[in-house]
Amino acid sequence: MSENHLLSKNSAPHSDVEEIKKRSNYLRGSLLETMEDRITASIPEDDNRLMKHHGSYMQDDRDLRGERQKQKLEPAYQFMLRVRAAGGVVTPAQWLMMDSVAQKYANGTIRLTTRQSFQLHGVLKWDMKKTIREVNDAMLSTLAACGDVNRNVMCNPNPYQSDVHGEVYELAGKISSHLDPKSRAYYEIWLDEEKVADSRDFDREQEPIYGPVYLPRKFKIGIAVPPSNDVDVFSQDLGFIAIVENGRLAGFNVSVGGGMGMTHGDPKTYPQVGQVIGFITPDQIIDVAEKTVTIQRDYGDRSVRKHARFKYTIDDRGIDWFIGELTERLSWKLQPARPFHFDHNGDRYGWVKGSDGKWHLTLFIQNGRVKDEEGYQLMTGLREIAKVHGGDFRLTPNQNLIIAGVKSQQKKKIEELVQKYGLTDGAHLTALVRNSMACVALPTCGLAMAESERYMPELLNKITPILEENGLSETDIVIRMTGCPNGCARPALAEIAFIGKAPGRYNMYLGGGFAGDRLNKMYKENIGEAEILDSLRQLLAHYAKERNAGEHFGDFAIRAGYVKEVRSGQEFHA
Ligand code: SRM
Ligand code: SF4
Repeated sequence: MSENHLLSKNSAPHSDVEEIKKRSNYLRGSLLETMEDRITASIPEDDNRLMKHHGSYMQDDRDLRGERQKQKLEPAYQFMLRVRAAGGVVTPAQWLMMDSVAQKYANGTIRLTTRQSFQLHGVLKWDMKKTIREVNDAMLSTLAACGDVNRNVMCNPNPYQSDVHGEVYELAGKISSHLDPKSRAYYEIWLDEEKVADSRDFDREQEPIYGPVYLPRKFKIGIAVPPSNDVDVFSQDLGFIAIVENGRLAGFNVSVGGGMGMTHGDPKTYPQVGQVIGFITPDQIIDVAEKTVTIQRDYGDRSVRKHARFKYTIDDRGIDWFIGELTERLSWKLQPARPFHFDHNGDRYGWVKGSDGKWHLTLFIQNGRVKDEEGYQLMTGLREIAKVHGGDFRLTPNQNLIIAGVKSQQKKKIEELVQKYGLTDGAHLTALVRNSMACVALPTCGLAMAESERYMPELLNKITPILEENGLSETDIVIRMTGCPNGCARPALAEIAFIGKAPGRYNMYLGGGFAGDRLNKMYKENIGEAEILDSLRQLLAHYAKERNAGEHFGDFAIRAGYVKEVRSGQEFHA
């Protein structure tokens, strides 16, 4: 590997994280020793940075911070563990394993994420190795679920066109394995694989794609199958849009440079939508993914992490520069992009029959949190379904769950279990609730400035009467909330969004495209619940009265002059 590949082509001094990765000997650091240290429940910051590449972050329970400080105790350290599965497809046995480790080692709940992965919260350092081992025994992995590498590859879990889904899903898995880190560190630390004396001497230790400092920042890939844009393809660093011609997968349009994160008050940071640069055939997809990742590896900013995402590499150098660089590395040219049309980015709930004759049930899981509550035994119900289910489970990009591939003769049994445990496809809820997402935020997320997952349901309950008064209960409107501007629930693409500013305070955004194809814009800054509800009362009444036939709320908000249309992230703060 050339030196160029080891370091960014930017000459500014590298950030501390770059130095940590460089010193880590391909993601080892002192993790092996640190995890065995019984004196503290925490790990040092250097190892925590590396730990992310193994799928985990150290956190502390923020609800307990104040009390523990008073008692002069160290924070209640615990770990979040992310388990990834390309395209979000897992077997019933894997579901049962997740259920079991959640009970044994975590806080007794499972969190389905916005990238079709699982998260466990509250895992203690002492239990981490056992947990990761059980995950791997079930043929799932936490490797590269976080960190400066390619993350879980998303793919439309569409049960309608089973053939196309099958092909697209297979490609998602291939891209994922191709871009997995190749270092054996993960297997040595967690699975007791024999340690290589000095890994640098061994060819098998090389990271042919990443090199020893990996990427400047996380990298995300998603594949959409129109008309569904459930993966929010334009939010991905690299997105593929399936082009289906005569019922067959012809190939993919390629979209580059999307991303959601920003920092309040720093206009140099902004969410961005990807740009479509051309068309490729299915056999070219791995090559395009690999070469795109290597361009970001070589040109991404390694000095300022806030500016290190691929969207900034492209915006700083221009899309033509990127296309030129990609063409050179591929030694062939992309074809012109083909026509496509998205009509939504949400999930479609309830039972549908696939082209293979099997049945698929999409359940509404509010904000992805799987747990038991009085009258709503979601966790138990899914466990009982997993015990008898012969198909698979599919985690959707909107934090919901599909019980997929149910044979006709099994459908009744699944329906009985759904009834018995009070599981729901959301039919009794408003369309706004069915189109809602909120990120995790408090109490586990160290970056949260405001509540999100715990508050969104309460806020939605207060919005429901406003919808009813205006006859909008069955109108699909995409609403999202995050506890900070990092954008984990992709709020910048929602028709209505709330981004946390401080406890109980949010910035309110309007005007995102219903199909996830346009960014929204700030409407009000730093408002609390009363002002949120007042604003919505006025906006929704106006929309109900004056919308055009079929006009979505996001489009209306722009036409009625509440916010300006945002065509590119660079206009987001303008
Ligand atoms: Fe995220 C960081 C949760 C999807 C952008 N995200 C975090 C951390 C790990 C907080 C931290 O760094 O300490 C959060 C853990 C909270 C907790 O307690 O569990 C966290 N992100 C999540 C999840 C669980 C949200 C959810 O409600 O489902 C999602 C897990 C996805 C997965 O399974 O891999 C999640 N995060 C996203 C997405 C959406 C997506 O990928 O489609 C985004 C926006 C898209 C993007 O990346 O541009 C996103 N997360 C971020 C960022 C901002 C990155 C940036 O460009 O600036 C951070 C902060 C960071 O990286 O420094 C972050
Ligand atoms: Fe945490 Fe912010 Fe992501 Fe929400 S958006 S999970 S608060 S980092």
